[in-house]
Amino acid sequence: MSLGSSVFSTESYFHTQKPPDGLDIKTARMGEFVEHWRGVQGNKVVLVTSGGTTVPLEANTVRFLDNFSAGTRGATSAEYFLSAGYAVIFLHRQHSLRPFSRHYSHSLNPFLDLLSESSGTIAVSPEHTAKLLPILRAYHAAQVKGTLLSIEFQTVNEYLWLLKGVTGVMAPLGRRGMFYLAAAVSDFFLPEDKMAEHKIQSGHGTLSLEMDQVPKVLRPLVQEWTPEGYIVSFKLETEERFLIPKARAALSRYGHQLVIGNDLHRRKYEVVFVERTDGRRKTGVEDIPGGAETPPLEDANEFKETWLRLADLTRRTGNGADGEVEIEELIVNELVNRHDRWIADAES
Ligand code: 9Z3
Repeated sequence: MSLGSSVFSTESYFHTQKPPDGLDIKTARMGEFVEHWRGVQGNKVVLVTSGGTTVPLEANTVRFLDNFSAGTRGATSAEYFLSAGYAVIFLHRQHSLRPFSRHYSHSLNPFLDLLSESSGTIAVSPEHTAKLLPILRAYHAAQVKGTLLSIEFQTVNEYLWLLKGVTGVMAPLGRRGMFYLAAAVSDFFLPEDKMAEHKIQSGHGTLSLEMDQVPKVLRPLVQEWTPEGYIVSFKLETEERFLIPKARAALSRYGHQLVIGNDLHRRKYEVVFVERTDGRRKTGVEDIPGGAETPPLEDANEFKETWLRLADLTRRTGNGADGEVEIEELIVNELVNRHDRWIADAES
């Protein structure tokens, strides 16, 4: 496979790529949710994006490109945001992990293993009850209060349209809205006019694909769609030396408040917060076509880094097993403080 790239601006992307089926309905549901919570004095709303996006190779899709993300970060963080009192829009990849049920994912902890049977009656085995009870209570509380809205996407195109839609409906929240962009979004895609209509036939030797670059929607998101929201993006690398320079580059380029850097292999127990020393937003620098990954020439004193780490003994297995501290709890605690300061700054 050879990867070439051309650059779509966000504007040309939304001009040329069709909105997905159901976009209006999903956006309207998110809009109603936001309107409800906007009317509740002092309430904060967070958008959590979660899981990987697919890139279809055929319009009648048999094959697609995907990535590793299971949605653990997003699903886990959503639980901690709920317990911190936020109303949560959970925009997630279809079939990826979800808040609460993630503790009983079929691969790590199948729920049938929790159950015991006696004379036709099914019960949760006593040894599992202590762990299940707080999860069940938090799940029911979110249902009763209506604080969790889950909306699905699958392709990168669906994700981009939904992100644009939800950002629009969240704009009236002003500073009370937070954006926690943990989804692993593809950098490349096949535009409609280059995509095969039907299943690509084999028998012709190798397959070459030329993919276009997905536009960096963080720029309009920060600068146009939600000028006041508190915006947290994630930067994923597989080589630690790129983490901080790339995170700083993203902050300089887009001008939002915070980038959370994480290394693929250490992401479950170590992340780094990279932010401007004054905690402010700043106007992003002009986009350099194709230069989205170029490190900035900023003064290092403009930025500060804060590492969050779990101690060795509490490194988690990934399913919130008994007594495990989860790094998302530390992340969300830090974010709630920063978001509160962001809101208070406007009021003072
Ligand atoms: C992340 O970096 C997330 O923390 C992970 C979580 C995807 C690593 P899991 O779902 O993994 O818990 O298994 N998300 C953002 C990844 C991303 O696409 N970032 C872009 C980049 O690095 C910038 S928006 O260029």
